[in-house]
Amino acid sequence: MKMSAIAFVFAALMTTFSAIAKEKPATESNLLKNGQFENLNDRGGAENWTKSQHAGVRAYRFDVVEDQAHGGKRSLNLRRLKQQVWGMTEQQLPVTADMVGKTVEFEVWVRSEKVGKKGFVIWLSASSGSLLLQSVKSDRIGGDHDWTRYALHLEIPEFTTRLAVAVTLEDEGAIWIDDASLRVADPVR
Ligand SMILES: [Ca+2]
Repeated sequence: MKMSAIAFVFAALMTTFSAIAKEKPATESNLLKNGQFENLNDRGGAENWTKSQHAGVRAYRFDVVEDQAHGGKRSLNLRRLKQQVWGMTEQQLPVTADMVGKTVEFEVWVRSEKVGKKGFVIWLSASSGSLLLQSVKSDRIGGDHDWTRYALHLEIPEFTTRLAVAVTLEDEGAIWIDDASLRVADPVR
């Protein structure tokens, strides 16, 4: 009698757990690759993330580091070495027609050190080929901040073929980027 009662409770618990697991498909729903910055490309940089800067002398360093991480062992460190307008890390991803009209959330954790007033900026944009359709960005965030979560939302416009997420550093200082994800969010009510 006692055993069967325990078995019943156990079975009920298992049902609850599997229901929770179904609701949250966890990491598979992240549309970004290597959002944790744990994987390195053959040049030692962050796999799947591009780096670029405003035209001119090379003024930024982009390093996958192990002395700072929000999750796992590594994060991407973006540091300005000389005066320059912006340096950027970005990831682009293709969008299929069934994604149109859905709202996506770009979440990223950033830590900053001695960043000037023009700050760093977080971007989420939708394009059709090379034509920019829509773009949302954060405020300019300067100063020193421990790991902080930032999130942007965008409803994918008609004709979108490509989404891009990016973080730019637009003043002096250094930032660390980790745990980036792009997910289809529940409709904003
Ligand atoms: Ca990490």
